[in-house]
Amino acid sequence: MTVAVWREPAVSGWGRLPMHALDHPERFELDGVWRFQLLHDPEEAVGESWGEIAVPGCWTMQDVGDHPWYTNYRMPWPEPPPFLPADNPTGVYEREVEVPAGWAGRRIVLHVGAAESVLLVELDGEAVGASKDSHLAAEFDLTGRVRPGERSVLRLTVVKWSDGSYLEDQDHWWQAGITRPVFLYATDPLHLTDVRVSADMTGELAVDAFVAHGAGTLPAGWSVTATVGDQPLELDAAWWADRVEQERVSSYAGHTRLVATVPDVRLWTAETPYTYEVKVFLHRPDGAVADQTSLRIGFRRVEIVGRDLLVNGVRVFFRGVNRHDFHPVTGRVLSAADLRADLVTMKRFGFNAVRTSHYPNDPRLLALADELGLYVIDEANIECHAYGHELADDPLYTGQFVERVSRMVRRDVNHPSVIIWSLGNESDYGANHDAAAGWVRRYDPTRPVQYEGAIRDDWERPQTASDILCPMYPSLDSIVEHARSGRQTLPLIMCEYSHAMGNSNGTLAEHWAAIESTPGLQGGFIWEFWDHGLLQRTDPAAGDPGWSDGVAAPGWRWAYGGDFGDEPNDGNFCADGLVFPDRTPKPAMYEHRELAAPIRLTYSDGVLTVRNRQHFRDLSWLSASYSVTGSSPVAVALPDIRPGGSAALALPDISEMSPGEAWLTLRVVTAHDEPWAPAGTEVCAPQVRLRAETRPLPDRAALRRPGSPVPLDDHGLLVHPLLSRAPELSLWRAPIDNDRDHASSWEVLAGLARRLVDVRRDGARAVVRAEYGDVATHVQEITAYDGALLFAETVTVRHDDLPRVGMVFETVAGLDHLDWFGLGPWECYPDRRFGARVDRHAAPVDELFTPYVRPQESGGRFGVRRFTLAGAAGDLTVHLDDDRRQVSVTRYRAADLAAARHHDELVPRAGCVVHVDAVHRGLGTASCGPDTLPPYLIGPGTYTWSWTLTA
Ligand code: IPT
Repeated sequence: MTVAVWREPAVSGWGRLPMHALDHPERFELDGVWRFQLLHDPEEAVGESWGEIAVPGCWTMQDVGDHPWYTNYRMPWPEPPPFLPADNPTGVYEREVEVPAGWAGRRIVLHVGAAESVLLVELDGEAVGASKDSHLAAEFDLTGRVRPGERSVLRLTVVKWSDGSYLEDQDHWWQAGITRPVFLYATDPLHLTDVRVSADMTGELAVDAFVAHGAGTLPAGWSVTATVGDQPLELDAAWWADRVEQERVSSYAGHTRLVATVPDVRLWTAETPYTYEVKVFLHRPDGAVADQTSLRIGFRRVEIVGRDLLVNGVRVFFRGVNRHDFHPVTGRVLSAADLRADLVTMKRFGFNAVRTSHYPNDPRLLALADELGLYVIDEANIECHAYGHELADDPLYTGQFVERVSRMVRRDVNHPSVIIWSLGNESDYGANHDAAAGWVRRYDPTRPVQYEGAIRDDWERPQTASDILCPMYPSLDSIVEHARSGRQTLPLIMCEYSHAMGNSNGTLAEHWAAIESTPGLQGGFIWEFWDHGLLQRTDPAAGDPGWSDGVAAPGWRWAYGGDFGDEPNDGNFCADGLVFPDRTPKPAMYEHRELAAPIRLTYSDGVLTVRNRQHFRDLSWLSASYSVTGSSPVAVALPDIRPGGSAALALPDISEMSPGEAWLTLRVVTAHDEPWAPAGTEVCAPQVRLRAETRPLPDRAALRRPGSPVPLDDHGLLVHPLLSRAPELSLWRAPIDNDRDHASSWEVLAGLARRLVDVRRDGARAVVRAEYGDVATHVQEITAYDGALLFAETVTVRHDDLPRVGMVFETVAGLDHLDWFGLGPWECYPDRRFGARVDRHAAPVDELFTPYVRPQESGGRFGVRRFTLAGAAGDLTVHLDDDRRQVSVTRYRAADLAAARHHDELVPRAGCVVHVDAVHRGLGTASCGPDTLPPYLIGPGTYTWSWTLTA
């Protein structure tokens, strides 16, 4: 009888070995090309005709007739559980296996790293077992079935849709296939089944070794030894006292505990990721080593005291990011280099924590987090978003809930980086969560458990299933108010905040100012690391797949929901990361880097102070140089400051320097090679203003001698040889993803019809009055000087909540280089500018634009005081009257951007489109979360500002 396990929620697998934390090195790799056929459903008979496929690999990324499908939280079909679609793509993978003759007498285990969503295993036509959970390995004992030196046929059948799919309703692409490595490994029949380590900040170490024998009965006289570094561990006498026979718990299962205290122990933290090697040896009665394993461990303690989560006794801030296993070409098959590059990027941009949203990530990630230093919230593969209410309490699913959580915990328990277990995401809350939490609390009392669904409706009461108050996208006010209410009982660490979709992450600085100054708040995890754009060919004649600086190669694009004909879909909601699909950091990453900086500068009353904002280390890993606006950098010795402390730094003498604004920038780099950055890598560049601008803006030096009358056309618009379009009022921006709720009410601003009211002239001065329906009136006073034009603008707008109030003009071709004084070098906006620096910056116009996956307003720079556009056509300079204006210079009109779905649809204009905004609305994060804060909103009223144009 065949059981259709893919539609049996009460069955999470069969024939599967328990999950463990060991790596067995004696392997026979099975990765490579396998025979493959894709069936319509798991009940279809396997045919005679085979193709080929790469293992590991998503078949959905390998052109076999089934494509990726993106939905956020709705299931791809409307029917509720237990419905499964009749069209249920099922991949049959087959290959011959011939293990070395030398493996005779060994215990042989099949390891399948991950299969999405149900795995069925057969050897030589006989069923061996099955497994669910698309993101954990499954192992099957093949001893006695595979015969060393002889050929067997191994068949792995992977069913795409199952009852498990309802638990894997995460917000990312639905893929299918075998996504992590497959191999066989061999052990002695007498083998270690698991090793668990507990290593406390006191230096106390306990190693629990679990042992079994392939024959089922343990031989008498086996023993276990272990070392930490060079130091041997001893049998734990206290633990041993109540055991009957030495090292023999029963004839069936062995368990030994060894202990040591490491003197002068060096502790593991994300800042100081110090690890020790532990080796465990299992000996036969004659003392020979039957099995052994080696692992890297870290001594540290995680505990909750009051409402603080402490690492080694210190209340740390969690500067975290949510991460999916993602790759733009493979879907989610990752190399060791991919995984390292992800974490290296996080470290370089100041992140100290990662949440493995929303399933156990590739296991190699945790070893990297241990090594590089990142705190991990390890999350189980449970998200029944569409049917949370039903499944969280469904007894048929209890087993799957507990298994998904417990198997993750058993896999990852020895990693010092893992500091919190998460029961999953967005699955309402029910008894199945409490069952899983209960299992974890018994198995691993050393780490807190979190689950957002448990705290969602009640922030005050301690919860069975969550030790952390881990809300998603709360308003800043609400968390500050809670922390100050006197009713906070749990550490508050947001599991998701600051949604990075498109041009986003406004108000990060306000968030961190509040977190750092409010006891009870400890940070959170930005949503999310990746833009999940899949590389898709759009032109059959396109060259090799590729990308650079966030942009897909010509003839290719970053595909999002709907681009594969996937219906229904949730569009570009999957493009919501801090890095582009090729891992190029978006400008928001620089904002985060500066906010997370180990060093902060302040300047007041003539004293420059440096503060060490780290939790555990001094500044000796950093070196620095400073420069004052316009001067060359000078190396400076950083003072010896303990974590949390500060010291004065000698100030340069600026009295001799040229007048005008003077900013001191401390450029801080790694002093030595770090595992995540070579020596000399920029870590941060805090800035303070030493002297304000003394001359009024705009630069009136150019405005002494009156010029000839302003040339205007019949519409009262400026005629200028370097402008292809005269400066006109602009109240609209191409909607960013956060503007979704405004896009329709802003349409009236996009299509403003201008009516000239009148033009009055007075010598070199012209006053042009125009009306824009009942939305706005604009009075533009233009005064011509010798070589310069002064614009005094007065705009009265009658529209709530505007994206911008400013001027837009376009230049002729041949002005391709921008030089500016103001904030930069990267894109910044009024509510995302902490990481930008006031300086003189320069860049080719083509590099100013940010290629967000779905085109939208981008490329802006805040606080521009003046800029020059130059090139073969000449040069043109604009001065602004204030240090809070917003400027963008790109090749695209706002309407061009708004009309395009993908970056490759944009056709760059030959000239430049220049926006000079008196005010520009903040970015906020409203695509999923709070909007920008009130100071960054633009309301109705009268706006006056001035600027000059010199050419
Ligand atoms: C939240 C999800 O946990 C995450 O997976 C992602 O979908 C994110 O939002 C938005 O991109 S859930 C949301 C309903 C708050």
